[in-house]
Formats: sequence, C-alpha cells, structure tokens
Amino acid sequence: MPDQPLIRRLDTRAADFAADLRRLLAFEAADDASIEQAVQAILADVRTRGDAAVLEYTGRFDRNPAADLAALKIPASEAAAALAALPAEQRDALQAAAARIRAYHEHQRAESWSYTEPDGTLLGQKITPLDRVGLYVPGGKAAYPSSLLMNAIPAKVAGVAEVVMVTPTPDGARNPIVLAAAAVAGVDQIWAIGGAQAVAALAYGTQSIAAVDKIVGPGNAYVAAAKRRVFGTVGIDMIAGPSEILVLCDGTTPPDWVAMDLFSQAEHDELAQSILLCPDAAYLDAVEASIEKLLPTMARADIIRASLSGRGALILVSDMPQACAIANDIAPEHLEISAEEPARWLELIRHAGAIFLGRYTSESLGDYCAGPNHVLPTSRTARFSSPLGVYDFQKRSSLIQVSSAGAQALGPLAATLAYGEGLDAHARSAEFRLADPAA
Ligand code: HSO
Ligand code: ZN
Repeated sequence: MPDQPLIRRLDTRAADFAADLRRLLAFEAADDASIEQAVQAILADVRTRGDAAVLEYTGRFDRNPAADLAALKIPASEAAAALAALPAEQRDALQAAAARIRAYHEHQRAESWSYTEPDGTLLGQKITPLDRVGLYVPGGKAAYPSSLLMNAIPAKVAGVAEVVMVTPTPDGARNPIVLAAAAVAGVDQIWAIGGAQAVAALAYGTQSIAAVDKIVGPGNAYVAAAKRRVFGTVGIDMIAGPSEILVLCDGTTPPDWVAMDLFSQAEHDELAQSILLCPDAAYLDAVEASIEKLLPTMARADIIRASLSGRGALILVSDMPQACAIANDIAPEHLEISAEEPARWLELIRHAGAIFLGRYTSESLGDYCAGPNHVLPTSRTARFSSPLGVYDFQKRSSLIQVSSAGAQALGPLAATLAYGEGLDAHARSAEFRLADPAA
C-alpha cells in the first residue's frame, strides 16, 4: 500500500474534477445541540441575574473565582505596564503594525454628505460611529494580539467612544502580550471574563458592565453560538469558519516560498485549507518536494500535516485564466496571485476576501502588518461580504429637509401613492403642506 500522500493532487482535465473540487470545499460546520442548549441557559441566566451569574460561570469554567466583578476588571494601568515590560523588539513591532493598520483604515472612514435640489430641498446621509463596541479576545492558544489590533483599531478610527474588551483568563493567568496590544490599540475597558457569559454581559449589560451595541471578535464554538443568539439585541461581526489560502502561481515563484505560504494557513488549525493552482505540472512536483523537505522543520508540523492531507490540494490547471475562474468559484478568504504579471490576472478575479499580488506579498505580511484587515470572509462568503473595516463601526442616517416649494411638488405624489395604499393619514399629512400659511 502506498503511503497516503501529504497533499492530494487534482487535475482539471480529469472527468470527475468538478465533483472532486466540491468534495474538497465541503465543510460541515459542527452543529452541536448540547452547545446550543448550554449557551441558551447561560444567556438567560446572565440576563436575569447579571454580575452574580457572570461571576459564578467564571469561577466554574475558568477556575477563576472572584469576590465581585470589579475584581475581574483589568485596570488600564496593568495593560500599560504590560506594554512597558515587553521586550523592546516586540513592543516596537506591535506599535509599528498598529500605526500601519491605523493609517490604512483611515482611508475607509466615510463622511456625511448631502445635496440640495433646485427647489431648496436638502437630501443627505449623516454618518455616526457606534457608541459602544464589545471586543471578544480568546484566551489560551488562539489568543492572537494581531487579531486584537485588527478588531479594535478600525473601531477607534471610526470614532467609537468605548471599546469594551472581554478575555477569559483560565486559572487567573493574564496574557501580557494581549494586554499590551490592548494598550496599543486604545481599548477602553478590559474584563477578565470569557465564554457565553461574557457575550451575554456585553449584549444585555449587568450591574457592572454597560450593554454594548455590537460585539466583534473571534471565539470558540460557545462564543460563536452566543453571538448568533444575541444578534438582533446587538450587532455582530461575521462568524468565522476555518482559515483558507488559495495560491495562483504561474510557476515563477521559488517553490519553497509557496510551500511555506501554504503552511502558514495550515498551521492555524487542522481544518484550515491550503490550495495551490498552477498550469505547470513540473512546478507542482517541485512544490510537493518543498513541502516534504520543509515539513519536518516546522514547530507545528502535526497540525500542518493534518490540514494539508485532510483539506489541502495541488491542482493542475490548463492555464491562468482557468485558475482565475476556479478562484472565483472558491471565493477564498486569502488569494495569493504569485505571478510575474499579477495585475493581468487580478482583472479576472471577482471573489476573494484579500488579494495578495506578486511573489513578494506573502499572506503573513498581510496577517500582521501590511495594513489591511486580517478579519476576512471565510467559507465562500467573500461572494457577498467584505473584510472587517471602519464601515462596520459606522452607521448611516438618512437626512431629508423639504422646502416649502418641495412640499408643493412632493405632496400630490405622496398623496396619490398613499390613497393607493389605503392610508389616508399619510395622504392628508402631505396635503396639509400644500397650502403654506407662511407663504
Ligand atoms: N490568518 C489569520 C490571521 C492571523 N494570522 C492571526 C496570524 N495571526 C486569519 O485568517
Ligand atoms: Zn494567519
């Protein structure tokens, strides 16, 4: 029996390619009824009992008992001290990345606008930041300070007055890099609570924590279930699936570079998906050889192996336009166009969360410090959604100021439509303004 390959090979010319591709992309989000039930109970409990319930769950799930909720509030001075205590290289890197992320997101800020019609009627749109945003930051192995920056900075650039962060601290252990990142990003409050109970506290408010208007940030299955359930009471961001990278390569990038780019997503999690499309079979052989050579050198080799063999693929395409068509079908979270003429292929791309152009642009540069957001649509949702951005923390109000002349022009129109709908108060309210007592 031959060994199971490290990563599967597909060929678009094979008769069953379409079915193979579907199978490769299929991903069943775990739908665990016991999680749903537990989360529902926690939400209801926090909603009625507030602080006391949050304290109880934090003692039970995080083994982090406290006398009252105030004891779980991490003071800004502790975050500032964590930042000051970081090795200089780490601190400088966090600050430099934050500055670049901020500069990029400044470009996204929308401004209010209006225009005046010839009869003096003014129409427009007023932009307002959200008042309070909750930011979930996972504890343990998935605590990424970079994700904290990516979530908090766009909110602050939008003008959100209060970013309230929650993060579980199992056994009371606080993560100094996470606290330092919170200080860099300008997070306003930090609470050492997590899980569904923290989501509930943010959504409903408790005696100690004021309710927020929107909750963003990644979390485990309990956190995701809780966010889904509080949606409507508050806004939420997207619910992220496993991370994905799709590399389109014309065969001109050093194979080791591409192999490591595939690893960089694979190392996130066993369910992460790394796919390479290339029109050159010999190049795919070379990347496979690089994978075999480099894998044993990786700290997270086991996760990478599981991800590549379970969900990865090297796909031989007939040409680059076909690679672009497949990319649009996959609508990947991250798309690298690792080619001599990336702009030429970019024209053919319609669906991808973030597009990395040219051989020097590794996804990892975008993950940390290029500037654009790394919170991106996964699981083909790039067909209809966008990266997290300043626009997710700004909302729009319509503005209408009708002049006397405008009321004469619009009144008969509105009245006709209102009578048609059988709504005579609407009609007469418009008609009253046809005779202007001031005129
Ligand atoms: N690639 C991840 C983001 C991340 N990478 C955080 C490293 N740290 C999002 O898909
Ligand atoms: Zn990453």
